[in-house]
Amino acid sequence: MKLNIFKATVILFLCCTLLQAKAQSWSGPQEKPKEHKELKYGPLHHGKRTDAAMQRFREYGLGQFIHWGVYAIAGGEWNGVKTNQASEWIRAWNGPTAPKDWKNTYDNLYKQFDPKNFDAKRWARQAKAMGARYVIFTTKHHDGFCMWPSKFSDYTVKETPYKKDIVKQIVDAYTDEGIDVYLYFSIIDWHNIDYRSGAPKTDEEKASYQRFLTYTRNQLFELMSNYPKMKGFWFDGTWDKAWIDSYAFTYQLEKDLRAAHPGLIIGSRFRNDEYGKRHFDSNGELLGDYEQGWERKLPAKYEWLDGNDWDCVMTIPPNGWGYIKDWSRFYTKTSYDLIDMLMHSVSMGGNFVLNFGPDGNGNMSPGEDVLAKQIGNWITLNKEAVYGVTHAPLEPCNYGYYTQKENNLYLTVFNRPVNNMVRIKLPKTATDVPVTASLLVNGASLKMKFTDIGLDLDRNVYFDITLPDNFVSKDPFVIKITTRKGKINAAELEKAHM
Ligand code: JFZ
Repeated sequence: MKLNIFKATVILFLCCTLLQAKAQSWSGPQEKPKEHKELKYGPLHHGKRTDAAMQRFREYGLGQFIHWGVYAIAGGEWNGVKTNQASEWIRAWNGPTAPKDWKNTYDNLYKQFDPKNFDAKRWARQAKAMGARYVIFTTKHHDGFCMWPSKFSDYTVKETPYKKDIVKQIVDAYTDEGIDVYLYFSIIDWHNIDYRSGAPKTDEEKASYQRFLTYTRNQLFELMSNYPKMKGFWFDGTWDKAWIDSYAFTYQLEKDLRAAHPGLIIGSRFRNDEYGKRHFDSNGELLGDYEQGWERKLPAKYEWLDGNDWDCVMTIPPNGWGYIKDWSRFYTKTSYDLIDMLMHSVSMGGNFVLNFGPDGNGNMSPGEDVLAKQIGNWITLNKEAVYGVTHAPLEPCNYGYYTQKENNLYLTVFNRPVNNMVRIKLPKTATDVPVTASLLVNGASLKMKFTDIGLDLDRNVYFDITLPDNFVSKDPFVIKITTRKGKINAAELEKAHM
C-alpha cells in the first residue's frame, strides 16, 4: 500500500513536470539546442534589426487588433444558439448544437454584408484616443473572405452589397491618424479549393497545392502594391503540414516580400526551417523580426524573452476575436486588467495589442468603446511611462512594473503598500543613482530617502519613497524617479537629505 502511494506520488509528480514542460513550450524559457545545424532555410537576418522601421515598432507600446469579417454578422451565435467555437471560427461549428446546413448558411452570409455604420475614420480616431500606435487588421481570416477586392478570389467584399474596399479605408484612415497599419493574413483558406492542411501526396494534389501557394503569393503582393503604406504582415494559420513542408517556397517568398517593401516587418509566425521548426529555428534563433508566440500569454520572466522583440495580442473576453453579441456569459477584462497587461508587456520590452471585434454594421461593441476611453484616459496622464520605454534592469517588484527612459525610472503602482512607503531595491553595483521622486500624474514631488535595512550580506540598497496620505488614486499611478550616473555610495547617501 505504502509503495502504491509512493508510486502514485512519483507518477503525479512526473505528470505535473511533463505537463508544465509542455505548457512552457510556447511561453517559457527558450532552451537553446546544444548542437549547431547548418541551415539553408534559417532566418534571413541574424540578430536584431536596427533600422528606423523596427525602432518604431519597439516604441509602439500599445496596438489595436481588429478581427472583422462576415463572421461578425453571426456574432458568436445563430438563432439564439451560442457556438462553442471562438466567434471568428464560427464556420467550423459542428456537433449537436450546430444549426442545420450551417456551412452553407455561413458561406452565403457575405450576401448580407453591408456595414452601414462603418466609418474607418471614426475607428481610427478612437484608436488614436485610446493611445494605439499600430493596428493589425484582418484582411482575410481562415474562412477565406477577403476584405479587399482581390483579383485572385471570387469571395471578397466586392461581391457583397457593401462593395467598397475596406482594407483601403482602414489603411488610409489609420495612417492619417499616425497609426501604423499591419495586415493580418491567414494562410488557412477554407474557401480556396486548392487549400489543404495535410501534405499533398499525389501529383494532382501537389499541383493543386502549388496553385494554392501561387495564389497566396499573389495575394500578398497584391496587398503590398494596393496599400503601399502598410508596415508589415501579421501571419496566421501557418501550422499546417502542407505549409510546413513548403519551407523552400516560403523562404523565397519572405525574401521577395522584403525586397519589394523595404522596412517590412514580419513576425515569427510565418515560416519554418527545413526541419519544420517554427518561430525559432533548429538553432534556437528567431525566425522573423519579432516573437509572435505571445498570443493571450505574458512572459513571467524577462529572461524568457532572450532579448527578442515581441508583442502580446489579447482578447477582452477569455477567447474569441470576432464580434460576440453576448458578452454576459464571460468574464470580460476590465481597463484595470488591460492596463496591467500593457505595463507588464512594456516593462519587458514588448508591445501590447488589444483586440476589437466590430459587429456586422461596423460598430465596435459598447464594452469596447468604454474600455478604449478608459485606457485612453489613463495613458493620456501616464504616457511618459508607456511609450519609447525599455525594460529596467531591476529585480521585479510586487508594487507593479518598472519602465525606463534616459535618466528616468518609472514605477507604475498597482499594489499600493498599506504604510504608504514604496521601497525601491537596487543592486549595490547599480550605475544609476536615484535623485528625485515625483508623482507623474500631478508632478508632486515625493520624499525619498536612502534606507539601510540592515540585512546581513545584502547585495542591495534601498530607497524609501513616501506617498502622501492625502494622495488618493482609484487608478494605477506612476512614480517617476530621476537618476544620475554614478556609483551608489551608502555612507554618502546616509548623510544626504533627499
Ligand atoms: C489564431 C486564429 O485561429 C484565431 O482565430 C485568431 O485570429 C488568433 C489571433 O490567431 O489563433 C491562434 C493562433 C496561434 C495560437 C493560438 C491561437 N498559438 O500559437 O498559441
